[in-house]
Amino acid sequence: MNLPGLTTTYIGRSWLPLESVGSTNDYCKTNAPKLAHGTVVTTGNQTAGKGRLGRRWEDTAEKGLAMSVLLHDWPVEQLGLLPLLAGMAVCEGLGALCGVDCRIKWSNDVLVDSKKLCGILCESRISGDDAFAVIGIGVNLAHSQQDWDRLGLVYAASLFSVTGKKPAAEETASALCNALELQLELFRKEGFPSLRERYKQLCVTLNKPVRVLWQGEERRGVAVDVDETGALLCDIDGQLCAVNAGEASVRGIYGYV
Ligand code: BT5
Repeated sequence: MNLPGLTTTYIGRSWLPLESVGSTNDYCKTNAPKLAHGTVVTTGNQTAGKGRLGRRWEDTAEKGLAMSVLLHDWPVEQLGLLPLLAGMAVCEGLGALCGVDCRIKWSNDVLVDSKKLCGILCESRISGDDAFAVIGIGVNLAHSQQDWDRLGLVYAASLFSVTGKKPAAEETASALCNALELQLELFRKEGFPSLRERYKQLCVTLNKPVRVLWQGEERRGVAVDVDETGALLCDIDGQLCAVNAGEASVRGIYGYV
């Protein structure tokens, strides 16, 4: 089966649409050795969607798109950049699909008007021949305010609530594959420095007061830059600190005051 409107050479050329699955990321990881490079697994019924740090990604049957992209060749030393590249690709892809103006909360939440439209979870396994990366993307397509009330998600948005349009899951997956392949190929040719400025333009975290975990401690500071490795540079009490992983709560977003 083919995704409609696909312009890629490898991402999504092998497409597995599943009726229902616990987690598209877990499916990809379990079956990785059997799946081709660039395979895309999608479902509209993800029953145990995962976020980062053990959190849940909530899905409502047929109202969201859960998709995972398998990469067999992603360099280990560049795993940290994958969520940032994926976030940019989602902004470009959804913009091309329905004109929505997305932003990124470092490192990989995709927002519209400070509400979360999409979450990204990148995972990898590096052991011997079994080396791969999986980019998991959850996009809210058709949820209404009642859905968010029922799920208890105050700071969530869907493409429908933002644009009034309900793009089909296949079209959305295709737009994301096209944008992702362009992004990854640009990165391979030019590296992160040339993409970094674009990331910084999209990143709502910069120049804002933030709360971060740094060296195991919660600290408050101001996010001032994103470096060449994708780390968030924060001014904490006059010292420049690189936050590599975890979270940055941004004042003014998701109710952080
Ligand atoms: C993420 O985690 O945002 C990553 C989500 C990745 C989901 C995709 S779907 C395909 C693939 N397969 C998987 O199993 N996962 C990936 P994190 O930054 O930890 O954010 C999780 C938090 O976002 C939750 O604790 C909620 O507050 C919020 N949240 C959960 N579901 C949401 C939704 N549908 N829309 C907006 N926010 C949501």
